[in-house]
Amino acid sequence: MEMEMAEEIEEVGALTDGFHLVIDALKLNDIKTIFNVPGIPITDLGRYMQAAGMRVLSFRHEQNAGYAAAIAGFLTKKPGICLTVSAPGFLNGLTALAHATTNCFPMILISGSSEREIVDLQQGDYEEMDQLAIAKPLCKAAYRVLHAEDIGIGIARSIRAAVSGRPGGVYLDLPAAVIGQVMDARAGADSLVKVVDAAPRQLPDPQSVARALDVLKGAERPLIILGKGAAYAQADDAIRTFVETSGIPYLPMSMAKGLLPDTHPQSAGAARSLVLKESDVVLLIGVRLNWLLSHGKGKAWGNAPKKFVQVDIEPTEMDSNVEIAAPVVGDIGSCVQALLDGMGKDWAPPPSQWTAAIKDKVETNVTRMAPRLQNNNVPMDYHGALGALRTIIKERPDAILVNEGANTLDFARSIIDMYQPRKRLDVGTWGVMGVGMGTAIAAAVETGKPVLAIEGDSAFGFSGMEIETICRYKLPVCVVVFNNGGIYRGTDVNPAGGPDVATTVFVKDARYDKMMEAFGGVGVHVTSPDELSRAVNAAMDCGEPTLVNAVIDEKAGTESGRIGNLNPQSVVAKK
Ligand code: OXT
Ligand code: ADP
Ligand code: MG
Repeated sequence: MEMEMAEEIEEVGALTDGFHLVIDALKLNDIKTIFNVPGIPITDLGRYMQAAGMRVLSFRHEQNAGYAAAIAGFLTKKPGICLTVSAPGFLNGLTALAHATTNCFPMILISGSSEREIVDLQQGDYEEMDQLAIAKPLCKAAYRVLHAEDIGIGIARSIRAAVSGRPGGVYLDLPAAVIGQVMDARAGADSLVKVVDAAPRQLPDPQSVARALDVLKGAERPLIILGKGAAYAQADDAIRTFVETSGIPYLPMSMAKGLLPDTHPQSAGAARSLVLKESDVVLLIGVRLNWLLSHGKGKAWGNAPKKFVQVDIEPTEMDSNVEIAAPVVGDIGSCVQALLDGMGKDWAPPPSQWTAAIKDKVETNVTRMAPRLQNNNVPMDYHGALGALRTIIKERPDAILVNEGANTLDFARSIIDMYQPRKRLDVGTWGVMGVGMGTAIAAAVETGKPVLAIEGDSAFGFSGMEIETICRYKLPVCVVVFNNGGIYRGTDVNPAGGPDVATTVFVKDARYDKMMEAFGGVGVHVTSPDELSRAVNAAMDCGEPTLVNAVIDEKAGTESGRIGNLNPQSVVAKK
């Protein structure tokens, strides 16, 4: 009796603190991986997280930790967590938070911050900054916790905001004082919140489904466009069944490649220009009519009048660029299933004239490209090098392909066929350079699959230091740097002459492979597609961190890859 009493008193007197409440709240919600850079005031938080069995991956720069968290969110449908120190660390993480929001990836940036009383009076605290105010316009939601007993609610709100509706980035501000705050352990445990049904299904209105089917039935040249929202939704079977049952040709956006294999007979990926121009009804599934689709109008879309059907979870996406004849608002899994259920037995496949014209164009483009992919030229051009890597992905379809650059990105997108969903991860909506290593690390950590990162030499430079992180955690990542000695090309010259090289040019004959060797990884230098193929296959077989320095003809690229048209032109100056 006396003993029981003593235990009870001890329990009543037990204490917890902000550190442990953060950990308990995350674990309660099944979040066990953290991407961070340690420092004041969160160093011990990382240590306690690790002690509590969480996977805490430390990066060399917060931006890369943030990109890792963003793509972890895309791959898992749970918010990826990036943990940073105050002001400079927070700002370093902010680009990734904005990127996550722009791309509709669920992510939470948790940053320690300085003393509120001092920050608000602008009295010059250590790393003083009003982080909440700065984060707000760049994310979907931003919260600050001021009392330890609110940590549970703060984390619950952050999780729900990140994954419900249209996913996005959330900022959670944790002042140092709160992290250290002590409270009664029982009250602390009671303050935690397990988020129930964080991203509830959103069933479409049956009338909207009927309207959409009506519009689709009236089509003579229908087209489905699949975007990365469709990949995110993880409704792979429903999407594939819908596409195949409807018989409608489909065009995958970059990160939707592989939802159905690119070799699928209904794929119009290799007839992109034709289908955009000639289609009369376009069904958009998890894709916005933004710059990547020329805003749904203009030259790229031709003169044929179009009707759009759009499936999206975000109601305000409808009519954002052009009129949407049939909006279907809801989650993709539910919407696509409802469309499938409503199709009925009398569903007629699209006219064969249309599907035959597309098949023809696909065959022409594929046949035209094929011989270029076989070349074994030295120095390599993009086609020769990517032809070799295309075979590797064909033979290893469950590997994850990370891709950034300009020419390196654009050629790889059309040359390398994808066979499985969510295997192609790239620069996303902003075309941002620097996502490469963070993305590769998160992909390896979250999926356990081998990763092949195909990087322009400029793109790689934005996050290259993270190869130390790859070596430190012994991740099965093979980085191939397409080394053409510059941005777009290595041949530009300084128009004024003088000692400085052109703005787009790097050091000649750089050996990125040596960087990998410095950290104990495997570095290989290759100059031909055959050598490239051997080096990457060896890396993928052994799973050791590898960097292949692939020398690409410095003349082979074009300005801005496939989007040179977006560069403004001066009428008064010559380059
Ligand atoms: O139908 P048609 O006939 O038209 O043909 C199309 C398809 O049908 C066909 N196709 C095929 N044919 C045969 N077989 C197959 N399998 C097949 N598949 C397709 O091929 C064509 C083309 O198809 P695609 O690609 O689907 O269509 P298209 O017309 O290109 O699509 C349009 C777009 C807009 C959807 C597409 O182009 C796209 O997705 N583009 C994204 C572009 C992008 O995001 N680029 C990155 C940004 S560029 C620039 O800004 C860079 N910066 C500045 C910078 C950035 N970005 N970020 C930061 C933080 N700071 C600065 C920098 C610094 S790039 C860059 C570095 C570049 O240098 P690197 O060294 O890294 O790279 P290199 O250039 O290699 O040197
Ligand atoms: P892409 O870059 O491939 O063209 P976007 O990023 O432009 O694709 O579009 C993705 C769209 O998918 C966004 O409008 C987003 O609201 C939507 N989306 C994301 N997840 C879901 C989901 N589960 N259900 C419905 N729509 C979704
Ligand atoms: Mg380059």
